[in-house]
Amino acid sequence: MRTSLTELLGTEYPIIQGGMAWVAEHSLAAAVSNAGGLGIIAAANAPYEYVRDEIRKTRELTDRPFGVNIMLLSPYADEIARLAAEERVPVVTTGAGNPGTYMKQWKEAGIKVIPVVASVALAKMMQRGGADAVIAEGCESGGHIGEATTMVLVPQVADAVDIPVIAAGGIGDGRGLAAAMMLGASGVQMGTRFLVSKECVIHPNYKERVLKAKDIDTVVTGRSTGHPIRCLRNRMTREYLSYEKEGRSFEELERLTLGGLRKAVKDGDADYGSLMSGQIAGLVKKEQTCQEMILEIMEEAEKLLSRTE
Ligand code: TUI
Repeated sequence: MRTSLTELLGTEYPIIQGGMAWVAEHSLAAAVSNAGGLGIIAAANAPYEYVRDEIRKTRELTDRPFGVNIMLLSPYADEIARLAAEERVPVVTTGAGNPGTYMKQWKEAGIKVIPVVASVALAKMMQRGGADAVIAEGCESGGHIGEATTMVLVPQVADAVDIPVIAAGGIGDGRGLAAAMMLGASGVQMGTRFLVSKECVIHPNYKERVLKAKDIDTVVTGRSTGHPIRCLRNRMTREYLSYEKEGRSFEELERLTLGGLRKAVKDGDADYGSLMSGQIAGLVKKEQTCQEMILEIMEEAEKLLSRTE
C-alpha cells in the first residue's frame, strides 16, 4: 500500500510505532522498522547519553528508517532535541507539547518532523512551522491524552492541513487502519498492539494484563491536575481516582504515580505500576512478532479497502 506517508518516510507500509515511554527502546524500534513500518525510540524522561546509545544500537540492528520520540515535558527536552539533530536521525516525533522552538534546528539537519497534535489549532500551527506530517492522536490512546476522540479528530485535522495525517488512538488491527484511511489519514500510529509483540521487552506481567484486558478496563487518572493519563485499572488507579474525588493534594497524587512506569515495565508490579495502555487493549489477544503483526494488519486492511460492494 503506497500512501503520501510511505512516500515521505520511505517505508514499505503506512504504520508507525508509538513512542511509548520506558517501552520503546532499540529492540522494538528496530523490529518494527525491519518489518517495513517506522520504529520509534522513546526519549521520554531519559538523559542524553541513554538516548544516544539507543540510537546507535538501533542503527546496528537496522538500516531502514526509524525515529526518535521527544516527550516535550522532559527536563532533558532541549538536549535530546540537539542530539536528534547531531545524530541526524531520519524522523522525529514529539508528544505532550508544542515543539515549535526546535523545528528550525531539526529541518536544517534534514530530519522529517512529525508532531503529535490533539487539536486542529495545533495541527495548523505545526504545518505553518514546517512539520512534514502530523499525528492526530485521539483520547482512546494510552498514556498522556487530549480531549477529542480519533473518530472526530482525524477528519477535522485532515480537512485543516495539506501535509499527511497519521491517525492514532484506538487502532489495533486492519479494520482500524482501513477506517483511518476512510477518515482521511495516510497512515496510522499504533502503541498498544506493539506492547505485546515478542520484541517488546517489558515485564511479562505487564504484557499479560494487556492481553487479558477487556473493552472497558482502562481509566484516566489526573483529569483534575491537567495531566490526564490512560492506564489499565489496578490498585494504583483505584486509589488515585478516589484521592482525586476527595480533593487530596497534588503532592499526595504525585506520590502515588512516582516511578510508576518503571514499576510496570521493569518490576512487573501490576498493582502499583502505571500500566499505560490504550482502549484497544481489549482487542489485543495474542503475542506475535512485529513482522507477523504488520503483515496481518496490512492483509486485512488491503482486503477491506479493495472491497467494492
Ligand atoms: O505524549 C503522549 N503520550 C504520553 S507521554 C508519556 S510520558 C509521561 N509520563 C508522565 C507524565 C506525563 C507524561 C506518556 N504518554 N502522547 C502524545 C500527545 N500529545 N497526546 C496529547 C498530546 C498533546 C496535548 C496537548 C500535544 C500537544 C498539546 O498541546 C500543546 C500546546 O501547547 O498547545
